Amino acid sequence: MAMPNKNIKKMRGKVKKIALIEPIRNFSPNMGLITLAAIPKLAGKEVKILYMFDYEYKSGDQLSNYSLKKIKDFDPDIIGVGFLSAEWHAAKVVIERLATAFDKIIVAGGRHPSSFPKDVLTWGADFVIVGEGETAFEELINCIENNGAGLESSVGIAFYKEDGAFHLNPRLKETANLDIIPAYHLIPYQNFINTKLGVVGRYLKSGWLATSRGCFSKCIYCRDNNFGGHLRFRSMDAVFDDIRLQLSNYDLDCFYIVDDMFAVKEKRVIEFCDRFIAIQKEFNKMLYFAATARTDTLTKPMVNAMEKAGCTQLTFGVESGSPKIHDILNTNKSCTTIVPAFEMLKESEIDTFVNFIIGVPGENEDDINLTLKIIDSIKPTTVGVTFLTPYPGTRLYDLACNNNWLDGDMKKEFVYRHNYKPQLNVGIDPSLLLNRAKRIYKKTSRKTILNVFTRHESIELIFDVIKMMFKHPVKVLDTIKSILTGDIDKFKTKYRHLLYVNTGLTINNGL
Ligand code: B12
Ligand code: SF4
Repeated sequence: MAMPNKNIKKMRGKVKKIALIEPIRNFSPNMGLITLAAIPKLAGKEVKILYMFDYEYKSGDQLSNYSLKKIKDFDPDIIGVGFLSAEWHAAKVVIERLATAFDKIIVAGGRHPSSFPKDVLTWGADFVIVGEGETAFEELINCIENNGAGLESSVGIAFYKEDGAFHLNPRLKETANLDIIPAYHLIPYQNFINTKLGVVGRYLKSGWLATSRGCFSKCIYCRDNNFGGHLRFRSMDAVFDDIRLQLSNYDLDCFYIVDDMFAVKEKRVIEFCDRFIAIQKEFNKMLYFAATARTDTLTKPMVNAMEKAGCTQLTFGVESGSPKIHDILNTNKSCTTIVPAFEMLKESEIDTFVNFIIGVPGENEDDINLTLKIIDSIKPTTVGVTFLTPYPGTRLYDLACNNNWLDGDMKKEFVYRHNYKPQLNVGIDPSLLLNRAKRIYKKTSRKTILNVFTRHESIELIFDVIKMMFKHPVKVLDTIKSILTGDIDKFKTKYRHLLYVNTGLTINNGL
C-alpha cells in the first residue's frame, strides 16, 4: 500500500490538462518536450507547450508574466518543466514562480534535473523524472490518477516523501519507445525552420529529425550516467513516417538529424539514403540532410550513398590531433583514422563541420599544436572550438569536482556560462587557450564565411539580408560589424539573434 504523499493531495480526479514549459525558448525546438507530448498516455488529454523567457532571457520578465497568465487561463492539472544545464538559472526562477503562483503538481525533467533532482525539488518541483521521460512520465501520471498508488515502487521518479525522506529508484535500462513521432504541431515549428539555423554554417530551411538515441562510445565529457546512453535505433518506418509528416505539414528542404551518432552502421545508413531518395521522388522535391559521423566508422560506401541522397554536411567530433588527449577523453578513437576519413570526403560535395576541444587536463602546447596541424591537413569547411566543459552527469563532472578543477563557487555556476572561455583550472594558462582558440578560428573562419556565399542557398541569404536591412537595420549592421572585426563569438550571437527575431520567435506563439 503506497504511503500518502503530500504532493498527491494536490490532485483532484483524472489528469485532463498538462502544460509543458520550456524555461527559455531557443533557436531550435525542444525535442524533449514535443516527444513527451506525443506519448500514448497523453492522447486524449489537452497538452500545451509554452515558454517563459525568450532567447535573450534578460528581456523575458514581461513574457514570463504573460505566460503565467496563459497557464492560469489554461488551468492545467500538471505543469511539466524540461531543461538542460545551460538553462538552469532561468529554470530555477521559472519553477519558483510556478510553485508560488499555482497549487498544481509540478514535474521537472531533462538533463539538468536528472543530475540534480534534490536541488530541483527544493526549488518547488513536486517530482523529478530522472533519465528518459517517456515511460516514467506515463507511470507518474498513472500514480497520480490512482491517488499515489505505485509511487513508492516507482522507477526513475524522484520526490520527497511525506516524512521528508528522498525517494528514487534509478532506472537501470532505457525503455523509451523511439518510434513516437514528436508533436510538432504544439510549437511554432515553421518559425523554427524559418530561422535556417538548423544546420550550423549553412542557411537551409531545416527541420529536426531523430533516427537513433545514444552512442556506443563513452567519452568522459559526454556520456551521461543518468541516460545510460547505449546506441538504440528508431525503426526506419517510423523515421520515414516522421519525415513524411514533416514534409506534408511544413515548408522545409533539409533535415538536421539530431542523433548523437548517425553514420555508424553502413547497412542502415545506406537503407536510410535509399529511402531518402525515394521520398524525394514521392514529394517531387530536392531534399538535403545533415548528420553526425565518426572518423573510425565512416566508410566509402556510406559517403557515396550519403552524397547521392543529398547529405549536405557531416558533423565530426575530431576533438584533438593528439592521441594522448583522445586517451584522456576516452573517445575510443584512434587519430590514425582522422586523415583517411577526410580523404574519403575530399572528392565529395559533402561539407564538414568539425568540433575540437581544448583545455583538457594534461594537455600542453605540443598537444594543441598537433590539433592545429590536423586542422591544416583535413581542411574542414567549418570549425567549432570548445573549452572542455564538465556537464553534470558525466565522468568529467565527477573528476572536476573531486580534483578541484572548478573554482569553489563555480561548481554550479559554470554550467550556464558560455563555454567560449576556459572552464577548468587544470594548469594550462587560460590566455594561451584563448589565443589558440582564436588562432583556430582565424585559420578557418574566412573559408567558412566564403563558403556560405558559394552554396546553392547563397542567393536566398543575400535576398533575406536585404529584406532584414529594412526590418531590423541596427541588428543587421551589428552583425556585419562583428564579421568585419573577426569576433566569431559575437558574430554567432548577433546572427542567431537576428534570425530568431526576424522569424517572429520572440512573440509568444506557443499557446
Ligand atoms: C541536437 C542537440 C542540440 C541542438 C539542438 C537542441 C534541440 N533543442 O534539439 C543545439 C545545437 C541547438 C544544441 C545546443 C546545445 N547543446 Co545540445 N544536444 C543536442 C542532442 C545531440 C540531441 C537533443 C535531442 O533532440 N534529444 C532527444 C530528446 C528526446 O531528448 P531530451 O531532450 O533529453 O528529452 C528526454 C528527457 O530528457 C526527458 N525530458 C526532457 N524534458 C522533460 C520535461 C519533463 C516534464 C519530463 C517529465 C521529462 C523531460 O524526456 C525526454 C524524452 O525521453 C543532445 C544529446 C542527446 N542525445 O540528447 C545534446 C545535449 C542536450 N546538448 C548539450 C549541450 C551541452 C548543449 C549546449 C550547451 C552546447 C553549447 N555549449 O552551446 C547548447 C545549449 C543550448 C541550450 N538550449 O541552451 C548537452 C547537455 C548536457 C546537460 N547536462 O545539459 C547534451 C546532452 C550533449 C552532451 N552529451 O553533452 N544541442
Ligand atoms: S562525444 Fe560523440 S562519440 Fe563521444 S559519447 Fe558523445 S556522441 Fe558518442
